[in-house]
Amino acid sequence: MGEEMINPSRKGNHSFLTSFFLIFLFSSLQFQLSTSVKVEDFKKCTDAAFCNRLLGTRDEGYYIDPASVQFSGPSVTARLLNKAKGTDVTLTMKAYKGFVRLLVNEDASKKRFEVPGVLMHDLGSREAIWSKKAQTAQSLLLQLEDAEMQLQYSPFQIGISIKGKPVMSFNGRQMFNFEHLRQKQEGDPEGWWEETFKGHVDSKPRGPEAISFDLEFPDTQHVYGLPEHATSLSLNPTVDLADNATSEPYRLYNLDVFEYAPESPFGLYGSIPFLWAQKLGVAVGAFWLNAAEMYVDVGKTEEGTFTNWVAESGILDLFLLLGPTPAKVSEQYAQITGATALPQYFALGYHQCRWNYRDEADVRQVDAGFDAYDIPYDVIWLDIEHTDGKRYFTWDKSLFPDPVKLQEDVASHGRKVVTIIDPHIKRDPGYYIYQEAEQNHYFVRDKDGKDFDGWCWPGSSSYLDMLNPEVRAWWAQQFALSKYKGSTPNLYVWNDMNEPSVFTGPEITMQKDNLHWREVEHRNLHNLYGALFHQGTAEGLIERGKAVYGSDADRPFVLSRAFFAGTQRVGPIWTGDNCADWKHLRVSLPMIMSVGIAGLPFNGADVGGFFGNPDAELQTRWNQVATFYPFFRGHAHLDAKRREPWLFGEDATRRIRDAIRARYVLLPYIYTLFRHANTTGLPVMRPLWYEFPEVEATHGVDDEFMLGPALLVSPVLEEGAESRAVFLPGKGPWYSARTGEPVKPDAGGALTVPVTMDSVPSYLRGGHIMPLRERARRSTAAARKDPYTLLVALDSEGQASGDLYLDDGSSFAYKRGLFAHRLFSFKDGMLSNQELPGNPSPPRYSTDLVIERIIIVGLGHPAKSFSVKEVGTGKVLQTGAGPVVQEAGVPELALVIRKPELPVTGDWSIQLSVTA
Ligand code: NBV
Repeated sequence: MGEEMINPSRKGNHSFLTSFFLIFLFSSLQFQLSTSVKVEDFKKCTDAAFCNRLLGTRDEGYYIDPASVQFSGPSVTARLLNKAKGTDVTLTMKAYKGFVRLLVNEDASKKRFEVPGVLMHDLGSREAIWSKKAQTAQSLLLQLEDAEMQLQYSPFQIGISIKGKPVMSFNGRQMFNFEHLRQKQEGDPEGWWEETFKGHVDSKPRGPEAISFDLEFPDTQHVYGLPEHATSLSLNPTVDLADNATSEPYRLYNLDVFEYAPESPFGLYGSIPFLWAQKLGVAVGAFWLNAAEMYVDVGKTEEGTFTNWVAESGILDLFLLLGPTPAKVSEQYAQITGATALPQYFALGYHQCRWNYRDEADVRQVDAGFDAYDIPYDVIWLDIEHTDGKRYFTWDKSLFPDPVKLQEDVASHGRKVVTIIDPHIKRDPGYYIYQEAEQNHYFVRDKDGKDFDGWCWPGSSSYLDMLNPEVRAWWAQQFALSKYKGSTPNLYVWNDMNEPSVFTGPEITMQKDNLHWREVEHRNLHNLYGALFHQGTAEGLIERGKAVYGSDADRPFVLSRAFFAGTQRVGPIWTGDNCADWKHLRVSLPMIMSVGIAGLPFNGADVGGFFGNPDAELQTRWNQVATFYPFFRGHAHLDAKRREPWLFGEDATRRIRDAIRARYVLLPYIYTLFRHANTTGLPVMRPLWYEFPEVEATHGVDDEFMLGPALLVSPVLEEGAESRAVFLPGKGPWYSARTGEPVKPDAGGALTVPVTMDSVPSYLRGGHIMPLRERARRSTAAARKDPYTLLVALDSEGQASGDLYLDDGSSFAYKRGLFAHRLFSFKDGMLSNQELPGNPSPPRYSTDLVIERIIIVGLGHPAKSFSVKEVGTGKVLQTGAGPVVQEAGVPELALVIRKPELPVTGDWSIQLSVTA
């Protein structure tokens, strides 16, 4: 018989004073809520009946019927029973190369919601076969590559070990619960068939249908992921050793949180139920494909970390990723949910946004301002006020009388325009979008079957039912140039408020008992809704591109605020409405990295902070950090002061210019990192531990980061800072990115560097080569024909390697193989350029572009003279006698090979001889 143990503190068994004290102590230590967010508008676990029922609740009554265990291909199935509860469900354990999938569901007649469209279509091709190692009356032992999985029948429990060492256990704490669907009965507990929050009644016609479980990670002190939360990267515990709540659990529920607190486990705009566990030598992950509201508790003991998950509905579809390296975890996650869509090159440049650029003259002025102040930028953004009464796809004709001309003018400078398109559709029979959608029954319905009517920017609004593929296809058509009047191929899109935000709804979102396609309740897909809207929009731009440019089309660019697992295949997200303060600048780093390691690297935070007014110092520092954000956009609230880069005084203008220019210098490297994200799921901005998992001291660091494998950034995040404590892990060598000089930390990797307002402490990692473009230009388009620089930072053996990905930067032709991916390697004084092994050589994309400079740091001695010869032909490319003439910013120890004019897509090797 199952024995239920109720988690005392969340369920109120503790004395009022103790829980008050605990909650007060921990929330004040860990999660200092700012006063601006209206916490009371949002639910806590105790306000959600299912969380109250299942989080922290144990049940030892679940067991496997040994006679039911069956093998078939990659799957093992068994009946999972709980006599006391009357539960009889099926457990399936599927083996794939590198990961395991646990499925628990009732029979199909119950029609529990299964999240569509997230898993990769070719998942089946990764199936593997279990080998059975042992089977007894109590358990089953299976093997998959290096991993062993033990299924214990009673109590039900699963343990996984890799190379003999335990890495994960499922239901080790007996927190698995599966609320099977049932008939309503007299005397059913409160909260089963209806619940109320702040006057909003949720009718819950299907009754209780939640699922919970625990996952433990032995010997592991750090878990990450579960975005989106404004918290440290390494997730702080939310329960103590005795399972008492010490703070709210991490909540995954897409919400429009006004002025979110910079340290809080509350749910924000997007959700990815993916958790990463890192210990010395092993990285593993867990992904629950479930789009309903979810809470996760994290607890830490000396033995490791335990987690307890609960979702309101759906099924258990849990992927356990076996790593064991960080890159393997990323790759496995990408195999399950897809890799990042390759962005257009321009999308990686600087974006200038504000709510709102008032009118055409304003846009033109800002555009010209960038040229006048010699600051590169690529995209100017138009927020909601550009529309006619928040009817998206329309223009306020008094402010934007000729949007086509405006876009053409912006385009003539090689730049783009983005307009906002939100999901709330004004209920105006004269508005063509509303009219068509209403006639076709394309809106989400309320529980009584009427088109849902909620309040948002345009007033009374309805919301498209994006679960229905027909609605998505219709939505996509709205982006055709013939439909979206005033748009041009130079216009891209921004989807905001797609959590969805409903001003009049519970927690500023949609009622859970609203109805979608095929009578699916909104509660099942809430966290997926925004991602489907984003997907429909991106499909629209792809179709538009095909119509304009032919089958190779134009890669879409759509920024979204809401997101879910799989969003990486669609486009970037940003971290929503942050504030112009130092805490939000600081927390932007763990937020961006946590979304990034959860498979969605193309993301960034509003530079300067959305709400409020940054002073020159904060604005400067923010730009200096954002140089390295995967997505770099300045943005500001309607009431904030103007914030274009030249409005903070001469010094700040110069520094912001430097920061934005540095971004453009780095673009070839950043684009190459995105290609890796596109093929193997690697994040772009990476936690230190991602590159140095073997250095335990990195595991808790989130105020420094790596941009790819080659560059470590230790940005200034404090007001008035005069120095910065820097941590340089591993053996190095490390070099100052500014001067190229070797940097020597203490034995533990620590060093303190003095900083001025010009400093952005960043370090080159020995052993790596970065491709750069150093010429200052107005935009990426203007730099398209520019030559490259290779920055070679040698390791202690005098070696280095790096790569450069090239294609047309905008179309899908790369999918037909029209790209080049060059590998540069330096060894024994020889630098060579070849196509990445495994790719066709010569590559199918080639250019006339050349390498115009090679900068080598780490030679260890000043070069008196040197010569560069082409290997094979013996042609002398360059000789230098006497000390190399130095340029500003290049240290004496760096050797600069000028104008070798070597083709970037051609194979060559050059031999360098140096006389010290
Ligand atoms: O569309 C206006 C804003 C937008 O600028 C911001 O970036 C979004 O996150 N939007 C939210 C709605 C208003 C928020 C106060």
